[in-house]
Amino acid sequence: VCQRSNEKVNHNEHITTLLQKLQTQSHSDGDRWREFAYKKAISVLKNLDYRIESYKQVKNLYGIGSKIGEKIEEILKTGSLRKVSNITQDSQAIAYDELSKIHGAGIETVKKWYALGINSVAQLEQYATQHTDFLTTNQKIGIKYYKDFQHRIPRDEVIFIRDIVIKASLEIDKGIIGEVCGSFRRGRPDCGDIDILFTHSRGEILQGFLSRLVKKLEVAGLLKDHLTNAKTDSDKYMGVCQLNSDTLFRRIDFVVIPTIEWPFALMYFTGSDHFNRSMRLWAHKNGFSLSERHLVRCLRWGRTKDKEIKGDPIPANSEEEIFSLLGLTYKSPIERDQ
Ligand code: DCP
Ligand code: MG
Ligand code: MN
Repeated sequence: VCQRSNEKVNHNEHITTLLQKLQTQSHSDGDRWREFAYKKAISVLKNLDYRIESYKQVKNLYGIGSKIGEKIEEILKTGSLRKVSNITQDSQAIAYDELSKIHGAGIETVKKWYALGINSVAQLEQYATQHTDFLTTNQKIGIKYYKDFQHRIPRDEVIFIRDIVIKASLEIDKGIIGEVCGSFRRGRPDCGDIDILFTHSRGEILQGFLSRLVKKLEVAGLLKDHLTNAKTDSDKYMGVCQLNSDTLFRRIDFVVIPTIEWPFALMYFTGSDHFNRSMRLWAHKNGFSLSERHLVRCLRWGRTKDKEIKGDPIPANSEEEIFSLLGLTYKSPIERDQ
């Protein structure tokens, strides 16, 4: 894991190969400006020490504009670029585009569906009625709310939903602390979903807290559907909510956190995922292992977990302390939005 090498590895070949073709195209078109833009973007991507898996990671990379960003998004979603293959009307790209927008459908799943001759959400639904257990719960929900889930949630609406959820949680236990994390805590004007973390202000969280909360919010009419089994006493819940009949159906996640893990969970679930990745990398380089649960000294790294030797978890009372333990200056949530 720790090996150093002078050889540069291109972790983003899946993107650069296609952009390279566009650069070549711009060159032969005599479009110097565009050629330079592609060249710069390719160089940025080649120099990254990680693989770009989502468009969110690209958005704020210095040297990549929104036009190229859109192309990268397309590559990530469909595995190809319509412009490159010169297949603007290609049915495969259209099918991939529609199918990959289903919540819970990754690219591998979409490929599998397409190979079965499924080209649209309507055809997928048709196929699923004839083949039992063809779709996961996640995918069924994704199809049911397909249109609504394409829209991000305005911040104001998140605040209304948050207030209802927090009020209900306090009615179960006055000592509960609830915090909306994710893109909301990073100050985004709109959010893909609502991520709420819970812990207890004085130690132990109540047994069965989450299932009681879910039941309560279901009765109150906020929760409309479940992705996780609402009855099992898990520490994670995923569901669908709706503020009122004038608003859309929204994805909502709850996570219950033990008090000692709170700052670590807060930091992890605030993200961004890109920020988390760079923090873990920094921790690793400095002899630590950082997770959503804790920070530990890593005394020996190994290829597999069982070969590693780790110290005891290092406690932290706040996110500020975690930064400080890692020798970093504190970054507020809005500064982590990249
Ligand atoms: N997270 C992560 N790695 C993942 C998934 C999630 O580090 N693969 C962390 C960082 C995210 C947080 O969990 O910020 C919440 O996950 P979301 O998928 O809800 O992402 P965001 O809330 O950041 O964005 P969105 O507005 O799309 O919900
Ligand atoms: Mg989110
Ligand atoms: Mn989420």
